[in-house]
Amino acid sequence: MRSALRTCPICDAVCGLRLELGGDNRVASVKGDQDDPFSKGFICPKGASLGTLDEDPHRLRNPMVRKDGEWVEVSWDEAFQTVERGLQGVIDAHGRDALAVYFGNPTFHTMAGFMYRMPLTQSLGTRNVYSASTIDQAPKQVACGLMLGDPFAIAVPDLDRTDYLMVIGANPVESNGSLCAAPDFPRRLKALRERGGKLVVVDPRRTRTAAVADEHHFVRPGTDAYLLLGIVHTLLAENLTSIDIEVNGLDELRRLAADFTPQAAARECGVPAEDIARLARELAAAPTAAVYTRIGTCTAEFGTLTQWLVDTVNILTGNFDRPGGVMFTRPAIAEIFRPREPFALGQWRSRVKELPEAMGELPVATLADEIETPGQGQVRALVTVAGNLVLSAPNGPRLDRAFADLDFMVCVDPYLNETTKHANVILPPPRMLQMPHYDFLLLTVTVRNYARFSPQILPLEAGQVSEAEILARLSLIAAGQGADADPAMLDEMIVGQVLGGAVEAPGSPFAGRTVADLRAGLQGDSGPELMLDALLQLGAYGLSLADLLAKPHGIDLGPLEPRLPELVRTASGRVELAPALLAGDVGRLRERLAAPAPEILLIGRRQLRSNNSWLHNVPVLVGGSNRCTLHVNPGDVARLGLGERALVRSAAGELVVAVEPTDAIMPGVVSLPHGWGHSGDGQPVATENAGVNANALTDESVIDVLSGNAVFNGVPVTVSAAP
Ligand SMILES: Nc1nc2c(c(=O)[nH]1)N[C@H]1C(S)=C(S)[C@@H](COP(=O)(O)OP(=O)(O)OC[C@H]3O[C@@H](n4cnc5c(=O)[nH]c(N)nc54)[C@H](O)[C@@H]3O)O[C@H]1N2
Ligand SMILES: Nc1nc2c(c(=O)[nH]1)N[C@H]1C(S)=C(S)[C@@H](COP(=O)(O)OP(=O)(O)OC[C@H]3O[C@@H](n4cnc5c(=O)[nH]c(N)nc54)[C@H](O)[C@@H]3O)O[C@H]1N2
Ligand code: SF4
Ligand SMILES: [Mo]
Repeated sequence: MRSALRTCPICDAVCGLRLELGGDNRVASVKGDQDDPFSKGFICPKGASLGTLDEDPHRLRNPMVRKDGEWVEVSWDEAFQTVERGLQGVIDAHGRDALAVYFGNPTFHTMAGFMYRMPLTQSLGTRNVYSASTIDQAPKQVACGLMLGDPFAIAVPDLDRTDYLMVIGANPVESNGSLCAAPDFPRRLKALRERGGKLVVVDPRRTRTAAVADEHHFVRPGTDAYLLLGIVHTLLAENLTSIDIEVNGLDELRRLAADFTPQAAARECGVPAEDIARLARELAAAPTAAVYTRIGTCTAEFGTLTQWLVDTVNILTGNFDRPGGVMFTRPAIAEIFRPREPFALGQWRSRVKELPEAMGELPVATLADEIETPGQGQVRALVTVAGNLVLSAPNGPRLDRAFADLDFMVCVDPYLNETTKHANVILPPPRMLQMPHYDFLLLTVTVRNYARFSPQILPLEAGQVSEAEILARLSLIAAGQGADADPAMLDEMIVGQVLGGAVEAPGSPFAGRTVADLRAGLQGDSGPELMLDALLQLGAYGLSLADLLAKPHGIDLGPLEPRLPELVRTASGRVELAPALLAGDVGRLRERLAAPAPEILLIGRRQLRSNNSWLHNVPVLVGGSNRCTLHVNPGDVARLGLGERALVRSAAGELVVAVEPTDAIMPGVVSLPHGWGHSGDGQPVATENAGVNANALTDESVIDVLSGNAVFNGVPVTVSAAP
């Protein structure tokens, strides 16, 4: 037996794990790493099954090429040559905008996903760039971009020091948090209450997070912006504000919120007016307070407005960028992703629906339009890296049909699944234990400053190719360098650019040094490790890869400290409280005031033993309480005459699903988890526990207008007894 340490790569909580491996290199057990200063031994059932997940016999080991409808294992050389012919054929016939790329959720975790995303995007040279951002957090980023000038300046709740936490549309007891990396969220919430703090949850479901809260409010799906405007209105009308940062637009904000009295807000959102006013007063009176929101309000029709209002409340109550409020992490790596210029939306538009680009991407919700609609720039080839859009994107079944019609598709993915089955070539990355790990992105939103690197635990076997090499070679092929080009050359180029940027940056502590000199001081066994060492050495703490290797349990870099002034990138140099685009979108919200509410609204939910679409092939993670059922309030079950199964219909599609009556969901709302609806023989355990695809009901034609983000919550449906 030997032990190995490893950060869990599954969800956003970055838990430190300790694995025991037998002589055969099989994982005998996985436990929380007690010596990790951040996660302190915490582990969830997903992390505990990391070994089984990693050793899943259904993971692909070799590249696969589809020949005459049959899957054939081929050599890596043949696979890359097939990719070169496929992509080049489409470029020659239709130009580069006929290429599209999708970066899925796991690319936000992997080192290779971080390092090669820009190179691959740039060498594809297309406007059709898509990622999980626009089915997830794009509204948050657009709101931060408009208010602070930087879409990556995302404030996290100072969870361990706050006196009052308001959680809107997130269920961190099951999801373990997101855009707020905090291993063992449950313990941190318990500690908040033990030190006399208050936890308030706003959710159409009485979630596990609500169960440990002081107060829970049911809210009508999609109406959180009204609730928050009611709070803003109260703070302003009752002079409860204590703004202690430089802001613009307070008068305009006052004008925007003027008619959203608690009474007006209550009519829309269902939270009683006196509660809205009281919550505003409590937030203002608390010594420190933080309002936090996630998927429930991001993937909703007024997503960006809601994200803006959350931070507006944090600002008005004096809780922005101060201990106990919401704060900005100071990561160990140099923040090369931060823009030099103020954020701008819509640098280009999508071809079919003319939706604005945001953060260099177009909305996933319009990918099917771009594939199906003929004309110059029609998408004919698709590259996916770690995505399963048929299950994850709004109106997945439409994408299922659209993918079947592409001229060429290549997927970097360990599984043959509902999406990758359409590929011409599947390029499987090696096992997780065969990859080094550092959370470049998640460690920029931790609730304490912290860094931890996990070296590769198992070596690559003969004939295996690292995910870094796969993405490097794809980038080189897309750039026209051919299937045989040397990936190490690309790595040197990328690292050289990072170092060059540091040497040239005005005021840089590295000005005057040479790239060659800095490069000579780097260590690392792979491109991503070299990149990490470079970013650590250029980073705020002057750490190095060697420092992280010497502290394998992770390094605590202290509590969050105020740092707003160095982050603000707006033209005015101040935080904008009422940016024109957001002010304009309040008009769209106001128009909705008079609209009749649909009778039943569909929302999602996350389950502790699941993670989006890709853990369902692990036997211990499916079955039991982890089932794909429709939660319905018992009153609605009776009123609608539902039996064991219900027929659910939306504008996009319909499905039949098992009914689970529960008073944890409010009347008039039903909930279905996503990532289910499995089929095919690539993941037989998942297919045996198939469930239904919630995204057969979500409607890709309805988006959050400002960010283009998909709407998964507040989907109008009808529900009836299944025949
Ligand atoms: N209805 C509804 N839909 C939703 C949501 C919702 O709340 N409701 N949530 C949305 C959100 S927040 C997200 S993030 C998206 C996620 O949607 P996607 O970005 O599509 O991600 P997953 O569904 O997790 O699929 C991940 C894929 O990556 C593969 N994979 C796993 N590990 C690796 C790896 O190390 N390397 C590579 N190359 N591939 C890997 C898996 O096999 C799988 O095919 O779903 C969204 N869809
Ligand atoms: N166990 C597990 N953990 C995960 C994941 C997973 O799939 N499973 N996925 C990971 C990913 S990719 C992400 S992005 C994060 C997401 O992390 P969370 O945002 O915490 O995810 P959810 O559990 O979906 O919580 C969303 C909550 O919003 C509520 N809700 C729905 N509609 C509305 C609404 O209109 N208003 C309000 N106020 N609430 C609403 C839902 O009932 C639900 O409780 O989780 C990550 N962690
Ligand atoms: S909470 Fe997330 S990071 Fe922690 S063990 Fe579970 S899946 Fe892994
Ligand atoms: Mo996500």
